[in-house]
Parts: sequence; structure tokens; C-alpha cells
Amino acid sequence: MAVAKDKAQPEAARRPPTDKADDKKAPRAEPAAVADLGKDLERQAYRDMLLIRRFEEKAGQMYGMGLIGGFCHLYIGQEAVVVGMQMVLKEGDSIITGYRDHGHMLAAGMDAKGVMAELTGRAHGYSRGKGGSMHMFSVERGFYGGHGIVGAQVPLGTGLAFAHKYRGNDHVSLTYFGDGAANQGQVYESFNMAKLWMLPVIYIIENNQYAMGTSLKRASATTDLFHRGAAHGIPGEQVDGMDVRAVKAAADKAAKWCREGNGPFILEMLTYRYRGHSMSDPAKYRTREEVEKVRTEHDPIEQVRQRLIQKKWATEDELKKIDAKVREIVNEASEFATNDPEPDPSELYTDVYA
Ligand SMILES: Cc1ncc(C[n+]2csc(CCOP(=O)(O)OP(=O)(O)O)c2C)c(N)n1
Ligand SMILES: [Mg+2]
Repeated sequence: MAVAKDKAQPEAARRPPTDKADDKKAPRAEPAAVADLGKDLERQAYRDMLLIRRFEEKAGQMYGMGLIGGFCHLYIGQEAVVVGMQMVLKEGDSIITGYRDHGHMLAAGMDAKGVMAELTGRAHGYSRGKGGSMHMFSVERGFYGGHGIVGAQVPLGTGLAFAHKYRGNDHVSLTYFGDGAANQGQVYESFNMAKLWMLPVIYIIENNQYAMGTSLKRASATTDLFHRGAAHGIPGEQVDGMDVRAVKAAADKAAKWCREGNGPFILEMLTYRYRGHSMSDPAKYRTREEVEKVRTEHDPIEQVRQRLIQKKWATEDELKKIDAKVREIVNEASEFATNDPEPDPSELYTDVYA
């Protein structure tokens, strides 16, 4: 049988061929120059990334204690992407992503207490305890979710960009999705409309190498995702998503491109998630050594920490103080989310369409 024969082939033979020849033809924007962010922005990046890391670690613990139910996808390892992108946003810009969304919300300035209380399904969570990890919104902060259907946020984010253009402002839509989502049909329908109507949308592909337990190489005919807009004439750039400086430089360039009316832009962020796909995934499809190598050699927070020390932009003591402050915010959020009451049963009838 074809399937049995296929399984019998060595791993390399089963993998789809890569498209190195095609890669050369694809429109590739010149990578933006990576410069130091300066003392203040580097310190800010350190604090913001650490907040996401500690928040996620706490969420993982609370999940283990049974305080959080349902799905819970942690963002640990990918922090530099949202923190670098957020640096170039202006009030009124919009952000939309999938279910791995806690980092995006914290980077957007949403309150850690409200996010954690939503994770525990409590009354003062962002969706009044009715949405959980994957379904939170804050129009005030320009955050439009949190979406559980893979790729569904891409047409929605394109629609947000349409609204910006229609209103005649210079706002941009940051539309995040994963390497797995990048193979969805609706992504390409969105690309077509975005280019046709020259919409101000930055498509940020968070390429963390895996879609659930399937590596990009096993599932994707082409693995350089930055040129997935080639058929629609959308420029793309591949970025070291573990280096917040590279993310910020690329974000500056893409945002300028969009704000000046040049249409969409694609940023492929090369990143990595340290934990499994969700809390129920032991991640047996990859080796411990693979994870350890990224952690020790490319950790986004450690890179900033070392620069801060080397450049004497912060002392060990100052960093300890930042760490303590971050832990305090996270502990308060966890206390709040544990003691906040569950929503009143009457909430079942609010926020629903009759
Ligand atoms: C339409 C659809 N198909 C399948 C799923 C199940 N599913 C949830 S997450 C996921 C993998 C997506 O991976 P990727 O886009 O790389 O994002 P990551 O989890 O790595 O952030 C799949 C297949 C889903 N939620 N929606
Ligand atoms: Mg992925």
C-alpha cells in the first residue's frame, strides 16, 4: 500500500523537496539594519519581555493547579517579537492574533490582572470570564483578539486595515499568525485583497518552527515564509525574531511602508517556543537538546540582559529591582485571578446575539 511504502522510506526521502531555486526569484526586501536601541528602549524591552515570561510561567503553574481550564498556549521564547513590534505602534493602530495571545495583550498594555482573571474564568476578566485564554479583546488598547481557529485572524486583520484606509488615517493593522497558519487558503485570499486595495497591514508570521507536533519542514512545500506574498507582489523580509533590535528595525521599516500608503508588508519572524504547543503537549516530537540550544544561545531576554550589563546601561542590582517589580505585578495578577468571583449566571445572557 502506498501509505505503508511511504512510511518505510527514510525520513529525508519523505520530506518534501525544498524550493531553493524559487527562493532566488522571490521578492526579498533588504533586511533592515540592526542598531542598538539605546539605553531606555533596551531597558524597556527587558522589562516588557520579562513580564511576559513571568506571566506565562505563572499561568503554567496555575494551569497545573487546576485554576485555569480549557486550552492554554504559552508564548515563552517568542517574547521579542511582540515587544519589538509594539515599539513602533501609535495609538489607534490595531493588533490581532491567534490563540497564543497572552504576550500580545501584555505588550499592548492590557492589565495583567484582567488577563489572568480571564484565564481563570472570573468576573473581572477581559471577557467577563466567558472567553478564556483564546478569546480576549481590548478595543481601547487596539487589541482585537485572540482567535481559536487557525488563520481566522488573517482576513479579520485585513478588514481592520481596510477600516484604517477607509477612514483615511495612517494607522496600521498588525496581523500575527503562525507558520502552520501560513498554509491556509484564507491567508492568500487576504493577501490578494490587501495588495489589490493597498491596505496598511503588516502580516507577521511567527515562525516558531512547529504547528502543534508537526515541524515546518514536514508540512510545508516551501519553508522561507517571507516570500509567500510573491504571487501578489507583497514584499517580505525574514527577521531574527529572537533579537528585539532586529524586530524593531524591521517593524520600523514595515510600518513606514504601510503608513505611507504602499500597501501590505510581510515580516517572517524566526522564533521558537520553549514549551509544548499547549499545556497538554509534552512535546515529544523534538529533542531536549534542540530546546536547550535555543535557550542557552538565543534567548531573547538573556541577549538584552547581557547587552545592558556590558554597555553599563544597568547594574545587576537595577536588573534585580526590575525582576522584583515584574514578579510583584504577576503575583498580584495571580492573587486577583484566584480571589475574583466567578461570573454571575445571568452573564450567560449578555454579550450574545439574539
Ligand atoms: C482551522 C483549524 N484547523 C486546525 C486547528 C487545530 N490547531 C490548533 S493550533 C494548530 C497549529 C497551528 O500552528 P501555527 O500556525 O504554527 O501556530 P503556533 O501554535 O505555532 O503558534 C492546529 C492545527 C484549528 N484550531 N483550526
Ligand atoms: Mg508555529
